[in-house]
Amino acid sequence: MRQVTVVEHLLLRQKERPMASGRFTRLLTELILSAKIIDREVSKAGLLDVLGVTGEVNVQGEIVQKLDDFANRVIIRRMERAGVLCAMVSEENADFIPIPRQYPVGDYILIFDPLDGSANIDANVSIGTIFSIYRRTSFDQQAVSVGDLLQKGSMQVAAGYIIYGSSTMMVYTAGNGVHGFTLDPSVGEFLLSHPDIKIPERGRIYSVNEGYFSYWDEPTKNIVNHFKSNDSATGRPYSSRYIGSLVSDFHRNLIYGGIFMYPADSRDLRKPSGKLRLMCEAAPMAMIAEQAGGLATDGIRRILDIEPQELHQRVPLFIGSKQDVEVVLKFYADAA
Ligand code: AHM
Ligand code: MG
Repeated sequence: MRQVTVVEHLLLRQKERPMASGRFTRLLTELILSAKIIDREVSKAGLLDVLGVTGEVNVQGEIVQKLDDFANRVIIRRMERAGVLCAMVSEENADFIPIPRQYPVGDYILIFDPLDGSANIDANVSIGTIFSIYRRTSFDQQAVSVGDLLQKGSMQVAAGYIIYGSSTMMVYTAGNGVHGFTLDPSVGEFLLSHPDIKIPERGRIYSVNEGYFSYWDEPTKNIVNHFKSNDSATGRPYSSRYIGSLVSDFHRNLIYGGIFMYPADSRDLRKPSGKLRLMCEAAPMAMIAEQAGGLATDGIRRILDIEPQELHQRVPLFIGSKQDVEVVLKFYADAA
């Protein structure tokens, strides 16, 4: 069988769009190289003095892991020179990252979480890089402003993640289905392994940090109780699986079917809207879920329709198999 790399896959798609300039391919190529560099460090993390924390606290008030910091720097340094971006937003930086004057600019915007699930790094649990790509839509002023970046998820041009797991995979969508590529370390390329991924219509898994049960609102409690209750017609009770690493939890559910939930949490004043960030985490995952035939909601609104008010806005997230997310929508609608 002929093995197709990510770039070949992209180029084949571009042939179908003769006006394509190749800039998007350039963007993805740089991102893939960044991912390979991060993968190299993640895979030898135990050998080097890269585990543990830097001692700094990031914009979210969390302790920055050394590998987070490394991954963040790799992506920023590579992508700022690519000549296709006008700005970046990283989960690790409070403000958006402009392109330094000495480099050419383009009209793409890259939003990313350099190493999601980093609390798991020291235990050798799978972690991931999440990315989201937009285009700048207004050109009435020269300099990019925050307003250019606050676009709703449905405006994404592409989204994806790299999962550093038992094998390293890249899963992405450019609005034309979801495709998965597995890194073959012997040739150093991501090869097409999961073409046109579809999430099962209904899953058998629910994923949530149930330790926070008492801090949830009534609909969320009822939803989780629903997935745990018996009903042979819909295969309930579902299995509970929670890694605590969004990319890994989402990826497993994408392949097997299921629902991932990170609801609002009344205990922690920082989490009235849950923990996950709309732009860096929820919106890209929502685009992938929808492109694979699934759904993503905050309980009421479609994630991709939410207009962000700030770069690091958080949002409750219910994402996965269509019929399972519909259960969530029904419980919230009934409670309204
Ligand atoms: P991070 O971006 O700081 O790594 O936090 C996000 C992670 C997600 O990967 C995961 O779903 C969630 O935090 C787990 O949170 P909790 O430990 O509260 O269950
Ligand atoms: Mg994260």
